[in-house]
Amino acid sequence: MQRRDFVLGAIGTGALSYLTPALAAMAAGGEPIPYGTCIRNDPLFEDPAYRKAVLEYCKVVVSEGSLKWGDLRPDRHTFTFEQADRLMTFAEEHGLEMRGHTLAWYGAMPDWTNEIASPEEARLELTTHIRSVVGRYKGRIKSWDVVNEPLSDFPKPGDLIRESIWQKHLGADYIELALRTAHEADPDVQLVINDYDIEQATDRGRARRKALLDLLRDLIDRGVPLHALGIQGHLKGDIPIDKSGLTSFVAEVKAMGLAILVTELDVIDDALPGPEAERDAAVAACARDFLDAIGAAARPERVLTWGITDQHTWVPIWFSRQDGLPNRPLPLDADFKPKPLMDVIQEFTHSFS
Ligand code: 9MR
Repeated sequence: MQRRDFVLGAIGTGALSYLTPALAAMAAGGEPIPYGTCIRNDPLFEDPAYRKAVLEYCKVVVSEGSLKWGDLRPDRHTFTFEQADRLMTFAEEHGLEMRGHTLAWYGAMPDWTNEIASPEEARLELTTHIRSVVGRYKGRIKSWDVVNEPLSDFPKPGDLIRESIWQKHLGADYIELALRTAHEADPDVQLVINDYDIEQATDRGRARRKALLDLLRDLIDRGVPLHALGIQGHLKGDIPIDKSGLTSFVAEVKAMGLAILVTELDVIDDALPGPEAERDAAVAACARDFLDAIGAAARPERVLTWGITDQHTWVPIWFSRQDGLPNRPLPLDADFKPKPLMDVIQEFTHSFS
């Protein structure tokens, strides 16, 4: 049942309409959409409050770093799986699902990959890496962000695919190669293309939605294995969400037979007002617009935020505030107290049945 039907149904019966979303979903017999976060191992294993929050709120985890090339591949011949294994073991011990992030990306690449000098070498390195990493977690990691952020920043004809070591040597074909190789390494794994900034009501947002649809359609038409789109959702709090544009986009992706995941939600708050209550309300409203626009067209299979507490977030690396106040992009504050953003996520994840 779609979320809207459920909500209308609840209003129709009257009886359910005053229940909390969680209770209403339970009454309707449905499971909420599993929620999760990316994880930093240091606080997970050193800060009981962080660990408690993860276990209290999450059903899904993904490593913020330890499965990236930069962490896994100190040199051409070595794989260092210790940190990723540690999180995998933690997830299994606590009945959490672990997603994989990521196999082919322009970012977080170790310097030695700049020595890759030919298409043959690029093909060999990319396929060896994917076979080894997907193979190691076969049957345990069931969903992989195979290709991360393939789109150019502002896609234009002739400049659709972002520069990377893979694009440089293999052109756009690296996307197909990565997907096919991951599929061969574990035919049961969910193959995801993951990208960001497709929700904004700007020319760039529209260009990115169109380029992504074209890319997905081309892959599907050519029979390339692909199962889902990951919509990251690093929302810019001061840029409006194109709600109808996002809903139509998701409807088109769904019509291609792809599932939708929200993979990296947070709200970048550098240009939002300073006072905490006002800022937290604006952050929550932005996320609500985003989730509602997606939910109007599809039930996302998972909703993950890129961090769970304001204490551990990438946002200040690029978007620190001019007034010097700490960023507040995530569902729990720096003291692990839930913020309005957590209410929005819980309400949304419980509102499907
Ligand atoms: O949050 C991550 C940060 O700690 C890393 O330094 C950075 C480079 O590895 O990646 C950040 O995570 C990014 C994710 O992997 C892909 N989408 C954008 C995320 C935020 O920049």
